[in-house]
Amino acid sequence: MILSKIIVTSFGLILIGFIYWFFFGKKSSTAEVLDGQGEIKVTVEGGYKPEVIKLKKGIKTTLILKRTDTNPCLEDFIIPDLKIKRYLPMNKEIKVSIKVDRVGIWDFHCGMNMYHGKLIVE
Ligand SMILES: [Cu+2]
Repeated sequence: MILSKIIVTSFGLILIGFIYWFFFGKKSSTAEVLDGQGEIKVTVEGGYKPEVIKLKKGIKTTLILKRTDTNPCLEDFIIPDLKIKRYLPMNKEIKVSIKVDRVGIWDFHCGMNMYHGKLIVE
């Protein structure tokens, strides 16, 4: 009787922990520029970390992209709607300055459109 209560309780706690981790884990992949001009470091490895980047409308932000993944499909960093395309050499920081004057969401992706991320301009 007591043992089954312990099992049920610990299972519940594990489940709560998992749910918390699931949502918290997703949030941690977002970077946000809170004030003024800013720089955001983006690691390119098996995708983009962070994959969601929040920017402020009309404020210049510099993305510092560093590719540490040998996968050649991540060589190109493309934001199609902003007409940005950059070559990312291995282990080198490449700066991409962005200033968007409109609120909206802009997708970015790799050369073959397999890895994705987005810029949210608020
Ligand atoms: Cu690709």
